[in-house]
Amino acid sequence: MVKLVAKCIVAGDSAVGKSALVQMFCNDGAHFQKNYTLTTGVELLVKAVPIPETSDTVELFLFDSASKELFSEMLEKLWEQPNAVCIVYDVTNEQSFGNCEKWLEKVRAQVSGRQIPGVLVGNKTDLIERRVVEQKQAQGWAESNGLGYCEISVKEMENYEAPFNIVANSFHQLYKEKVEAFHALGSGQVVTCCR
Ligand SMILES: Nc1nc2c(ncn2[C@@H]2O[C@H](COP(=O)(O)OP(=O)(O)O)[C@@H](O)[C@H]2O)c(=O)[nH]1
Ligand SMILES: [Mg+2]
Repeated sequence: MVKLVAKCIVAGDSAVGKSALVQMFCNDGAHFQKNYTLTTGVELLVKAVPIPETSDTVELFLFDSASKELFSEMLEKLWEQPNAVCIVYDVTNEQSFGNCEKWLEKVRAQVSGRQIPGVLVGNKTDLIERRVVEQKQAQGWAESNGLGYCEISVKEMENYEAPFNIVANSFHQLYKEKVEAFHALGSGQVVTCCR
């Protein structure tokens, strides 16, 4: 049994539903905030995600921040050394999808351009008639950037657990690969030498 801890940044334009998603996920669907309240700073929510077919868990430290604070020094600091990312856009807002590139760049800058496990999330699928971003387009972008993809409606409580399950599973997968690589090193010819 392994217990992993991962710092996961929740990024995306303002009003796409980041706080609603994080709150609902962490409160097991307990509430959906109907009124719009702009997050003033950064909220940290923690939740352990069990990994299927193992007895392992990944404890996610979710950093939910208000986008308007993005360029503040404080936020830069809070975003340091992330282990995973969740980028949210609104399927009824083309610009919020277009900006995902910028959000991903910001996150990657924190890990010196390395790949980071993560997911792209299209929210507000309940607003069927107002939808402007096609699934194919968004999924294609996510895949070409090494991200998982899912569509959700926090309002309808649809699929709201999927984003963080995807994040936890890819983080766990990465951990397993690292352990295997480490073992491969140990069984090879690598000898550590101490005087
Ligand atoms: N129709 C609809 N509205 C949503 C959904 N998720 C969030 N909202 C609304 O979108 C607005 C912004 O949500 P919020 O979580 O504050 O967005 P944030 O700025 O990204 O944290 C709020 O009025 C929410 O009630 C959804 O799935 N469907
Ligand atoms: Mg918010």
